[in-house]
Amino acid sequence: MAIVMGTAGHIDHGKTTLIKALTGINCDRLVEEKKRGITIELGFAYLDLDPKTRISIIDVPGHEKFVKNMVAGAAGIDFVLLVIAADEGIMPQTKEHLEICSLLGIKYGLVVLTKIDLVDPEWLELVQEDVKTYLQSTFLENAPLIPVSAHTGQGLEDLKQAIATQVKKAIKIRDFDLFRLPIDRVFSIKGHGTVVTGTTVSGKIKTGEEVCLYPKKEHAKIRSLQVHTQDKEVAQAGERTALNLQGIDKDKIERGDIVARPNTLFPDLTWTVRLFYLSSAPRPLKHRTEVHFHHGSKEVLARIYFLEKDEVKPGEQVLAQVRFPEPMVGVFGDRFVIRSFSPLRTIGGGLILDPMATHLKRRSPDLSFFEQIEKLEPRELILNNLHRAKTKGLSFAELVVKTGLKTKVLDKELQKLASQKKIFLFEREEKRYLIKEVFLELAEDLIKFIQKFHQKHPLAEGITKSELFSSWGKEYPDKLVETLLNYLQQNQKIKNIKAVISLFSHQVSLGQENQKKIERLYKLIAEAKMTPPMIKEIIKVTGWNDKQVYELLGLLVKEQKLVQVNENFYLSAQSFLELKTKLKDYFSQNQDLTPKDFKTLTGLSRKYSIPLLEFLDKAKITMRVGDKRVLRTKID
Ligand SMILES: Nc1nc2c(ncn2[C@@H]2O[C@H](COP(=O)(O)OP(=O)(O)OP(=O)(O)O)[C@@H](O)[C@H]2O)c(=O)[nH]1
Ligand SMILES: [Mg+2]
Repeated sequence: MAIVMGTAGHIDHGKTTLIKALTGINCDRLVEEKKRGITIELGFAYLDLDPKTRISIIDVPGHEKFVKNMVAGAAGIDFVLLVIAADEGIMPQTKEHLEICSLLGIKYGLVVLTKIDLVDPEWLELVQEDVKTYLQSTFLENAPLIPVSAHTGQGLEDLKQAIATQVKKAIKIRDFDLFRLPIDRVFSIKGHGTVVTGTTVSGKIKTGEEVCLYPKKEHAKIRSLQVHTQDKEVAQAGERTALNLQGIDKDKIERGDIVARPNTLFPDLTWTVRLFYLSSAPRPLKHRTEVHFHHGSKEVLARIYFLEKDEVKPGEQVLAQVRFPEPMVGVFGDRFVIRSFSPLRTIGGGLILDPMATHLKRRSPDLSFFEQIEKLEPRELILNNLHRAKTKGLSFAELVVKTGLKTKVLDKELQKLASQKKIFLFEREEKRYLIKEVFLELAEDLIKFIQKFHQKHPLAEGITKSELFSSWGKEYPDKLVETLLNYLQQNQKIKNIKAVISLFSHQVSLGQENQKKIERLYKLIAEAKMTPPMIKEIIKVTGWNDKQVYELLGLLVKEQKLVQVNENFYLSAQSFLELKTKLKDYFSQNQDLTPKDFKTLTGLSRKYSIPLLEFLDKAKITMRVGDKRVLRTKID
């Protein structure tokens, strides 16, 4: 069983001394801490309640200057030990730490009144009353209140009992299984290399596994790992974990980075969040305010954009977007804390609703989704996310961070939805899904595209697959286009014959009228042999418009009944063949051909002979050398 308990409370109220009295471990390790008698950095200890239950303890500093370290420590805890010195009672950081714990979503805790050896019983009673009043309507409202003295040992046994009870309550909540370890310390050990430590907040990891450090996405391998300074094979949620990393330099890592498996987290510059603005905040919070933003063990500057109003009053909540100067990695449901610049104090916090957000406008229809997102069942949550993802769809890993669902639940829901045809799997490797509505819209659009193609090319069997991918399909992933084609084929909407795609019912047909026209056109050209009418004359004779004439000529060229000499001049394939035969005879006896020779050979005027000679060059039958032509390829 793994569980993390954290201290909280005002400076000098006896947190570190209490942990030492409980565990024998002095959490103040730094020289400066020992010299000044205060805690600066996070301290770590553990307590064995019984042979099976070791609880991790994070001791935090109370000094107002180090609240940011406190937040980093509190981000990983399951329950809190709020320490209040009996002689001083509630002080500013008692309040601030309590607010932070509540913003971080911590639900369990104990209140410890320390230093009772310094006060008389009447005073103790007064302080107790005071504390109880203050805790009303906080998450510690009904928490046990335990008087102790770390110096005399009075009350310590009661405290251990109370902790044991608390552990049983708090233990159930970890079931999200995405492995994540926010780093709170980095150092290197001679002969071992880089070591990172933190609290594994969810999931588990084994030695030998490959991991990734986010948001920079640096890869490394776990050489060995320790849980509470003991070598282990596996580290899991709720355990203080040290990873010895292979293949990465210490300088590339900093507090706040997150260790997870490759391709499981998605760094982003914008999150959509629900923000709670503390009632103790001194003044309203304005749209676009810059704040210190704390998530996990990370602290970064960020700007808050409200999605519903321009100003939030103390005690109010609001939908907002947070924009970061550097990519951040979050998961749906993660908590965060914000602190103002001056005075430097905690003013609010909240939870992530979308860790991979697009910029939202105030009137965006997505807002109504975010209004109710926290109440949605897994199925609705998945569908809604897929709906917003539109034609991009979402992969399984993206869905994990966008829904905060554990993999088993997500997998089951996805399979159910896919079998009900509410969603479509279009990429197997990443398990990428698209919602039905979007999928069907795309399918319809594709059908329309093929329809248009048929109209434009009535003589063609269909569009080649490669042409389709590079035209309609170029905006979508190939696998999606492939899935759509398969779907349409299975549903007998299209057919695919030798990689030529056509509508299922499509048959090449010109229609009677066009057929007649095309026959007349062909006759007109073919019967004139080597001196066919030019386009202008055709238009004049037939009375058809030029577009139509060109279309019909194009069809005849495609059918290889005509040859296009230039944009005005079409020759029947038969006449062209005869010309080639003449040339073949000619070149069997002559080396070269002048325009005059050509005129003699064919009896054609310049109007026909010049374009024909140019065409012969273009078709690479002849080649121009000075004023003459020589044979370029053998005529057959
Ligand atoms: N008399 C008495 N003194 C105590 C008790 N617990 C702590 N102290 C003293 O109070 C002082 C502060 O104790 P710490 O444990 O360092 O306080 P802290 O809350 O960890 O302080 P920060 O980490 O700096 O916020 C020390 O001098 C302790 O010896 C107690 O139960 N009785
Ligand atoms: Mg301390």
